[in-house]
Amino acid sequence: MSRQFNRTLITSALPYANGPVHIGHLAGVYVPADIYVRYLRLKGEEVLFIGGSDEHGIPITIKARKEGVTPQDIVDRYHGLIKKSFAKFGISFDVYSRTTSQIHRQTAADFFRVLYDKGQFIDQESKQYYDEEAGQFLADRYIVGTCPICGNDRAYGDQCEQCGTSLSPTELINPKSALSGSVPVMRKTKHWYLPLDKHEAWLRQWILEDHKEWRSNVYGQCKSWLDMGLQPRAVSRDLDWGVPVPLPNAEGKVLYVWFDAPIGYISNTKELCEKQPDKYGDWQKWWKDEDTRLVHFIGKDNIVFHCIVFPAMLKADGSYILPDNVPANEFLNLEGDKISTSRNWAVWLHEYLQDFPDKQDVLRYVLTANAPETKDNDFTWRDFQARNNNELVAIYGNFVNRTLVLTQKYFDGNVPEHKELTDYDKEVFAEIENSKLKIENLLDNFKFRDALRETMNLARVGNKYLADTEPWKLAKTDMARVGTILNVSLQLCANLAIAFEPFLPFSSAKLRNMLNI
Ligand code: B3M
Ligand code: ZN
Repeated sequence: MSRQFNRTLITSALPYANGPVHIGHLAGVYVPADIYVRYLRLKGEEVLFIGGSDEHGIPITIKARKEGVTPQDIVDRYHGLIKKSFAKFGISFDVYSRTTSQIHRQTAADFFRVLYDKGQFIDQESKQYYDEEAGQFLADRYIVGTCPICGNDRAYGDQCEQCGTSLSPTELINPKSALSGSVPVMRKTKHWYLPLDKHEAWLRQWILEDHKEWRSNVYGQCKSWLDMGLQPRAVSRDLDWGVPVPLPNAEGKVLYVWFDAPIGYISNTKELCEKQPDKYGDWQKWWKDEDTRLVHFIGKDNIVFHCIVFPAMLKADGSYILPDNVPANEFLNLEGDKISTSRNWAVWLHEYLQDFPDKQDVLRYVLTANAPETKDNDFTWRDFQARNNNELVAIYGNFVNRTLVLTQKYFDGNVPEHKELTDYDKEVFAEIENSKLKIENLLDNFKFRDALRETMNLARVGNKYLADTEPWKLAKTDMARVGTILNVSLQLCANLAIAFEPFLPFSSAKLRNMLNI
């Protein structure tokens, strides 16, 4: 289904502010989102690019406990670091905010309240592990015990990391509280649930019938969730870190992090629009107008939340648009091994920037050329080096360099006029036109790898053109022809500066500068 929209709202997953970001984040979400946004901006479309940090959730409280600091200390540290890393890599957010902001707390609480008032939740009592010594309910991660499958005695209440099995806390043998070490007891607690089962029918129609164009990994995951049958999902937790549940008698309860985090997209839009209403207009036009196209860029582990849970929340409210597409990527591995924060197996962006302070485009290039769009992919330093030397430098760099050097040498850096065009010259212009169509079509379909390859092919055309026409030889006999060749080459350079801009924004800025355009 494709229809015309007036503007595009692009969101990228809000990374947890419990650690720095690495190349997997960049490859999976932020580089593709940024390419897409820059492409739409180049076409003069109205677009907004929303980012921000996800500052709630258990991993943050766990990290704070470990370090003996507050969760706020943790998120302050990493929000700053993450924001800076993204800026350095040219990820061109219109806003990068955070879910501990006042406007987010208010927006998330109001969102909950509207759904509550409309009767969109059910409440349910259940029994959960409680730590009597620490005086609090225990999140699944805060319970450790023996794995019933493999016998690992350090399994968590949600997962055994030794055998990879997903667990629930009651399956653990000899459960203990990670807070106090005491044996937890079962205690009654009440929570609010979003009854996803009641949303199943329209979700089936909307995804499985109306959005067959979604990427097959996304469509397939949604289909298998829907085929298993949806269950009510708790949207609150017994915790002291998060957005308080905005109801009387709900002390000690906060919104579940996956309830508040996607609302962060809305809060951050609001924050931006309220700061610069003249530039961005009213936030509601971005979220409540059917002429706005909403696109979520995420990693594959976030698919169910963006394709099923968040749309159900938006629908339960009733006044919001739904995502038109959710181009989720698979995972990037590093040198054949899964990227892991806990094992410190990653290329951290802030460290890359220390080693290669002006090579952001090289990483953007490699991560796009090798993007995990259809399957998990591997990043290797060998490939990084090869792509830099054999493609960026040997093809694109070489063509631009030769063109500019020859123009300097023969025409004092001025663009020579072209005389009569040969068939070959015309072919080059036709190739530019042709590439433009192909690249646009690929970008429209979120095929960033192929789009980049097509763009590099255009640089190859330039290289071959210079090698075939050999203007340095003609310079002795036919300066008019040399002028024409360089005119064609310079036009191709200018077009490359545009075509590469979404992928390699720093290089394009440099090239535009050199060409004085
Ligand atoms: N913070 C999970 C993640 O970083 C989560 C995404 C929230 S998007 C609203 O993968
Ligand atoms: Zn196990």
